[in-house]
Amino acid sequence: MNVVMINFPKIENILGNIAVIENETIRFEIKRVYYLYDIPSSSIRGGHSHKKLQQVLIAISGSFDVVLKDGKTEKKVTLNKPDIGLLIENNIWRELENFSSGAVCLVLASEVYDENDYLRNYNEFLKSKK
Ligand code: T46
Repeated sequence: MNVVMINFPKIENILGNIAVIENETIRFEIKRVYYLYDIPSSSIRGGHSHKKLQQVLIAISGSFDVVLKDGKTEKKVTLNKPDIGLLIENNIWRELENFSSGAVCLVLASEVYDENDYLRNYNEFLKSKK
């Protein structure tokens, strides 16, 4: 599985840094932005794939792990920098775990929310990959 990490351009300053995300920086037009916060460290989020949706995940604060599965291989990525994004393309199963205290996961999404776009059953996901 090819894991795509995106380094956002940043403006570093002794008074504090700025990271900039523009539509050009990522592969799709952003239609939705949401974020996960106040996450208990024992939480496991995700546990689904998307038929069409692509997303970029960013650890805006703190850290967490993302487990990616394509039906054949599995990779674990730790996100812990606010200037690095993880692109998750469609048809990839994801699980988010090991959240640090104060972790915030910002998500840039290629589509508006649509529950019909989700596959929340792992066996159905595996069947869809055949
Ligand atoms: C993903 C990970 C990183 C909405 O109504 N609108 C929204 O935009 C979202 C994201 C969710 N919801 C509702 C749907 C559920 O009733 O909020 C509830 C919790 O959603 P879900 O169980 O999908 O949450 P996570 O954290 O497991 O997954 C979310 C995204 O759904 C998913 O695409 O990759 O964050």
